[in-house]
Amino acid sequence: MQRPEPQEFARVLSSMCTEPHPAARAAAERYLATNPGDPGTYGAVADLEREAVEMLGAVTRLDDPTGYVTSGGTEANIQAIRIARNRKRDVVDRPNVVVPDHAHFSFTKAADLLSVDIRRAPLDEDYRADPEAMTALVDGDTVGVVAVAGSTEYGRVDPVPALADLAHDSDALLHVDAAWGGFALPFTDHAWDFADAPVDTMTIDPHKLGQAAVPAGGLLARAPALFDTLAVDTPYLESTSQVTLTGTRSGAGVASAVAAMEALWPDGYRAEYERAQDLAEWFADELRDRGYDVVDPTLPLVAVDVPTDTVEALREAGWRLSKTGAGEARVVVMPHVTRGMLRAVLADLDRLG
Ligand code: 0PR
Repeated sequence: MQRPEPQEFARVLSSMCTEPHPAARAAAERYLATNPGDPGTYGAVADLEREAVEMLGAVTRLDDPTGYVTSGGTEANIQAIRIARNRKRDVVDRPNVVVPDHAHFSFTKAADLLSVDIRRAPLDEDYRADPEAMTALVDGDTVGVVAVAGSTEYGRVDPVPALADLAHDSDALLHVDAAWGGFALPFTDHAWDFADAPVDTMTIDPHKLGQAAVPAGGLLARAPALFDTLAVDTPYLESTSQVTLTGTRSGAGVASAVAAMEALWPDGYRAEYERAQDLAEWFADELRDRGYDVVDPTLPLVAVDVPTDTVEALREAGWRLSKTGAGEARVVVMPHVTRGMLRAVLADLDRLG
């Protein structure tokens, strides 16, 4: 039977995933049949996972990092909320987590799964978390505060140090969601990482800007003890306990994350960030010249107010475009997005708009 071809990237403008780096693709294939969830049997991939965590620590400036390679940002965010909840299990009856309104919907899943209330605070006028609005929602039952470093809709970076203070003043944990932004932010002057602020846990996904194969997300914690609250006994494995959410996990994801980071950290990621940021700014200027309202790209992500009919027409022309909650078209300048592609979408916009 003829199977459909997987998605080609030539017209994909909305995804936060991309073509894996060639070394990441090769590594994924070699490790397809390994399971880092069973380190007693699959020792080589377990060693590679330790390397992945070390490298994620280098990217986020965390010495002696603890963590693991998750199935993606969703799992990492769920586990971070679970850590925050379990840490205060004996003292808080109705735990809540305070997040800025742009926090990814994976936090809504986490809240539902973990019976934690999620409190969403309005953003400031530049689409960033507003520490005052978040402070108003914190109380004695708050177990966690979330900051986003590279928001899904507008690529914004929240004031992480202020939110860390807010969390710690109420003995809650500060979690940073850098699922998408984590591999671009080291080359910006935003304050976002473990060295800039007393961040407790962080999501940073190799399968997004890290250029690894899917599935490869990342969860890091400042102190190993934070993971202790997640440990369950594993009686019939050679290892005696497990802190991950899933059991069998992707060795391909782990191996490809290491291969991508070895190939690209730091110079390759820097060059890609500079290319993508230049391109995003050029694209934003082109759109403004045509009279469209554009949300300024602080990271390589452009949101532009284009009429719904025009977005539909562009989709029919084959472009994969998504919209923000407020209705802007959203273009994520990932490694597969070239100037040629953006020139072509501008030409289609001129024709169809
Ligand atoms: N945190 C942030 C900041 C994210 O942007 C995402 C995913 C996640 C966590 C969850 O990561 P996983 O999907 O790996 O679990 N970001 C968007 C999403 O898939 C990307 C996106 C959005 C892609 C809209 C396409 C689209 O049309 O939900």
